[in-house]
Amino acid sequence: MSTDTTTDHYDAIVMGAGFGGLRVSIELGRLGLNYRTLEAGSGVGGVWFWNRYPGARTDSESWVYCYQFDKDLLDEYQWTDRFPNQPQVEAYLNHVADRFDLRKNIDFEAEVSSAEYDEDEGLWRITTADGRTYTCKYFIPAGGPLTASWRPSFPGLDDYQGQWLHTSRWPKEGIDVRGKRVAVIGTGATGVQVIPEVARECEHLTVLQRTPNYVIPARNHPLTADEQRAIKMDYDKIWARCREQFFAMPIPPANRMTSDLTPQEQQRILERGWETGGFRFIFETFDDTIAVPEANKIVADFVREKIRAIVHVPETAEKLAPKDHPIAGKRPPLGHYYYEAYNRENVDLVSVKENPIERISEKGIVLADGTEFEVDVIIFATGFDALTGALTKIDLRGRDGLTIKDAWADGAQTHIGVATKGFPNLFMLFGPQTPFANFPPVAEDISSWIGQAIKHLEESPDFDTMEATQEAMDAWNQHVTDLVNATVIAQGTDVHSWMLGANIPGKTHRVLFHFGGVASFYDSCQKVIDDGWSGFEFRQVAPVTAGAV
Ligand code: NA7
Repeated sequence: MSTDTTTDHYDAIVMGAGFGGLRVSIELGRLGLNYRTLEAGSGVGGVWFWNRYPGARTDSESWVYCYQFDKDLLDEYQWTDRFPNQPQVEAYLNHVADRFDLRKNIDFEAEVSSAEYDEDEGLWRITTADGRTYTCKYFIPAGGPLTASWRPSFPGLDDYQGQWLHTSRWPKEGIDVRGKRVAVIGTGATGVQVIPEVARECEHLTVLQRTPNYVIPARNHPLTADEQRAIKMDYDKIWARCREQFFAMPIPPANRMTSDLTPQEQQRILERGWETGGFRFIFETFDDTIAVPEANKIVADFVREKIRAIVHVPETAEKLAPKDHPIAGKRPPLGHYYYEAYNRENVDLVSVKENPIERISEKGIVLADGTEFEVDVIIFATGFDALTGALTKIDLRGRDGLTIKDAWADGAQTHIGVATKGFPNLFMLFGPQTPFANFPPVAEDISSWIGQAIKHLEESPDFDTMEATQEAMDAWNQHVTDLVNATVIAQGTDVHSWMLGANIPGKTHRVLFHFGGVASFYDSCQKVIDDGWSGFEFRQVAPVTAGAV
C-alpha cells in the first residue's frame, strides 16, 4: 500500500467527516490505505456540524447513537442525556476524531464540487470548490442522507427586508429572536424541535403548517449514574438487540398484537408507551402498528386524543391532529413539549394546506388568499433533498462522462445502496436504498463491507475495479419496493415523504430506503460477498498506475 502523503494522489478519498465519513476513514486506515477525507465544514460532525438550530437533538438514544467498534471508546465515553443535543453529538465526534488521530487525514473547508472518473487511468479526479484537486482509486461519498438542504423557491425572497435562514445552516453564534416576530415554515422533525425553543424567546411566533405530524413525546432526561453503569454492563446485549431490531434500536419486540387485546388493554399499553416516550412508543407497544392498518388506526387515534387533551384551543388541536396519513406513514418526529408550545399566548398556528404560501413580500409571508404575515425573521424548516441530494449537487461523472443526474433521471438505483452502475470503485456510505434506521450502527456495517470490497480489489492481481450491474440494481429496486409496500410507510394522501423523494417538486419518486429491517439488509450485504461478489462486474483498466499500491 502507498504511504506517500505528499502528493495529491490517494488510494481512497472520503467525502464527509460526519458519522459515516469518520467511521469509513477508520476502516481505510486499518487496511493501511493512503486516504484523505474531504470535509466542507471547518470541523468534524457532518449533519451535526451544520444543524445548530435551537432544539437540535437526536431521536435515537445516546448509548446507541455512537460507534461500537472499539470497546474502550464505549467504556470511557459518558453520555449525559437520553437524547443528546447537537453540541453533545458534535463533542462526541470531535472526541472520536482526536482519539483515533483522524484529523491528520482530513482537509477541512474542502467542499467537493466535482468528481470525474478517468477510465484510461482507472482513477477518480476530485476537485473542491476552492480549486484543490486530488486523484484516487476509490471514491467514497459519505455526505450523509440529509445533507443537501431544500427550500421551496417562493418568489419575492430577495426583496424581503427581514432575516431568513434555513435550520440546517444555522450560524454558530446563533440568532437573537428576542423582541422579534418570527415565522417557522415546516413542521417535520426539525420544525418540531425548533418551534418550542424559538417560542420561548421571541415576541411572537407564527407556525405555517402544511401537513401535521404525529409527534411523540421524547421524554428526554439526564442519565443517572446507575443508568450509565447499567448501559455499560449491558452493552453486548444492547448491540445484539440493535442488530435484530428493524430500525437498529435496542428495543425488544412487544410480542403482542393489537388484535390479541381488549380495547382497555390496548389503551393501558399505549398510556405506558406514551409515558416512556421516544420510538419506544411505537415499537414497545404492539408489533403490528406499521404493518396492519387496523392496528395503526388504534395507535393513531390514541395520539390524536392526546393532542386534543394537551392543546387548550380545540381548533388548534384539530389543525395539529393528522388525519391524512397513518402513524409512521411519515417519519414521526419526537417532541420536547411540542404540543404544549401551542398553549402559549405568543404562538399562532396557520394551516397552509388549502391556502398555500404564495410568495414572500418585503415584510413577510403572503398566502394564496392574500393574507400577509409581517415578520422580522423567517425560519425555513423545510427539509432536505434526501439521499440523492448530496451526490447530485456535485458534478459527479462516471464512465463515458455519464452524470449521476442522468444516471438517476428516472429515480436513484443502486445495488445494496452502496454502488451504482457506470461509477466504478465508487462506494456510497448511505446511498439511496440503504436502511432507514438508527444511523451509526448501520454506518459501521456498511463501512466494514466497503473495507472488505476494497481489500478484495487490492488483493486481486486480475482486476482493479468493481461496478454494480443493471440486473443487480433492478433486483434491489424491486426488493425495496416490495418491502415498503408491505408496510403503512408513505401511505396516505399527498404525504410528500422525503423517503420517496416526494418532498421535492420534480424529483422522480423512487423508494429511497430499504424498509426490510437492518438484519435482512446485513444478510443481503453478506450474501453478495458469500456469492462471490454477486451483482458486481470486475475489470482491469489500469494495472500499473491506479491505486499506487
Ligand atoms: P421534513 O421532514 O422534510 O419536513 C419539512 C417540512 O417543511 C414539512 O413539514 C413540509 O410540509 C414543510 N414544507 C415543505 N415545503 C413547504 C411549502 N412549500 N409550504 C409549506 N410547508 C412546506 O424535514 P425535516 O428537516 O423536518 O426533517 C428531515 C429529517 O431530518 C428528519 O426526519 C430526521 O430524520 C432528520 P409537508 O409535510 O411536506 O406537507
